[in-house]
Amino acid sequence: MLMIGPPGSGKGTQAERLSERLGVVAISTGDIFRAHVKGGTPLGIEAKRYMDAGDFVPDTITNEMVRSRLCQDDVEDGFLLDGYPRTTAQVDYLDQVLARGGQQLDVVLQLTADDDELVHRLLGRAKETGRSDDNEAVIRHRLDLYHEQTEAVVAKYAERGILRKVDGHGGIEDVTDKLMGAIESPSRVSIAGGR
Ligand code: B4P
Repeated sequence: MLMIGPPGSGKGTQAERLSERLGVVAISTGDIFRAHVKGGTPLGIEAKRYMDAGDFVPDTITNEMVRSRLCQDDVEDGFLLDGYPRTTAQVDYLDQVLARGGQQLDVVLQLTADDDELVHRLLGRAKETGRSDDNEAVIRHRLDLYHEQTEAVVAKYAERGILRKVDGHGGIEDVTDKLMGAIESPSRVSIAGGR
């Protein structure tokens, strides 16, 4: 499964909760990058420049990192990728990696929320965690990138008929229940992009 949504829509929050409920491993590219930054690895030093500016880390770096993570044993029974793919080039790369491993995506979950709500949430997180990419100018840039690049990713999965769109407004528990309902529901959303 994949979890796609704009920054602040609850991807990381919900991926952890779904991972517990479903017993599949959640893999967040943002978390992996932050662990590298914290550890001062060469990848972390490179990624930090992009993350602090709210830019995507280049596909070449991100793709290789995901490929190597998907080779580990704990993904054999399934996985939930959170925050990847964010570009259409990443979609193509993931298709190749999965095809090579004889795997395919079952469901792509799209979490939606209004931009004003997203900015409000991320500014709230900034006060708690001091994340270097959670200031208003960078948040707005991350939102622009989502609309410019990641909505095309959403459209690709909608065309394939595996997209399930879930409203990310409301309490955290309520959103988890809505996501579980979307995973279990046989109905699939087919839209031409959109938020
Ligand atoms: P991420 O770590 O994915 O950061 P994010 O988009 O802000 O989402 P996150 O999962 O952390 O936040 P959430 O919405 O759960 O990426 C960070 C950076 O890494 C990117 O900008 C980029 O530079 C790089 N990167 C990652 N993946 C990449 C890729 N594939 N390609 C290139 N670069 C990549 O939660 C936000 C806040 O909202 C939290 O405080 C939470 O508590 C709150 N919240 C959640 N649900 C709520 C609810 N229902 N109500 C109220 N508040 C809620």
